[in-house]
Amino acid sequence: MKRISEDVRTTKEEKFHWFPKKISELDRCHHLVTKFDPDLDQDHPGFTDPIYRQRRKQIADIKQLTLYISVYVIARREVFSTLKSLYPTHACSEHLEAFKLLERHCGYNENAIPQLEDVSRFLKERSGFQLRPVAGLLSARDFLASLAFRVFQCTQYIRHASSPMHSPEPDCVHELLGHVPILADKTFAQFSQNIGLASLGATDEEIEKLSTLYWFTVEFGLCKQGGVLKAYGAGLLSSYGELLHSLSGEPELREFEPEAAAVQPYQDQTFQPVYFVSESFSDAKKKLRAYAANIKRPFSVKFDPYTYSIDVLDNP
Ligand code: HBI
Ligand code: FE
Repeated sequence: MKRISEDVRTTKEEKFHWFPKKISELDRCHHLVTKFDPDLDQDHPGFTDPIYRQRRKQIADIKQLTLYISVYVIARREVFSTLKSLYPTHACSEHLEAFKLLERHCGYNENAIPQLEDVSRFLKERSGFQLRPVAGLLSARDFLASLAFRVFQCTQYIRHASSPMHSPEPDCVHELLGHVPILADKTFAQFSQNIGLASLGATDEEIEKLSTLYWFTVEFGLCKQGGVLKAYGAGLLSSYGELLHSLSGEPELREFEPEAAAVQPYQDQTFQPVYFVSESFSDAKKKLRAYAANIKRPFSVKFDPYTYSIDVLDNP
């Protein structure tokens, strides 16, 4: 008898990483990665600009998207109109449709930066996703955990005006033009949440794989629509150069398979040499579900949409 109970206890006490079970516990998912911090990274376009760095600190403190002084708006105007001109031919239909609504209802235009609250309210109505302000690049574990609650941790600062077409880290141009429109799609929202749910309590190794999977789908994914290749990844839809490159016929294209995408080496400094193409979001969702079912955890998780909490069930 004793041996059996000890066995049970060993199973129950099996170590896994802490993860949030209630949406309020996302307050603990705040670990920033300093890789592209303008205070620390000498190659950051804002490194030699003390006013930019000061402004970034203020934005981190107030936790709101505010009106930017003119120089930032100019940077945004250039990137906004350039990217927008490519969308009709390069963006997937879900992105295009939501983008029109964002222009109509959320103040998306080349002269302003919309308020986080307004955009978050829009998303919540469309797909149940909401935005939460964050001061920079989060650890993959914290970032993915928030997706499990349909929360997208959204940066508020904008790239340095000296480099309007490129930012080494996510900024509000990337979030608002790249991520937000596609997060308004219900199937894509479910796909994103499922990556998040798969990450809860996962090993560091699994987090690395899910993070790479996220990279080749949510950030750099392509899909086929009416026989034509289109982009749905936010990293593509917020980068003029890479958006053109990805659909130029030059890079290698592979059919999306989660097992392969999860271990494919990727580039965060230059364009990707390879992209994964999904048949549709439903197809990608189906494949991800099969992939996630194979991740070994001593428990399973279920999101309760009424209480915004995670039910943890011990696996038999
Ligand atoms: N943090 N703020 C923020 N925004 C992201 O898009 C982001 C992140 N941390 C990690 C991350 N994305 C991905 O590269 C994956 O590691 C999940
Ligand atoms: Fe991103």
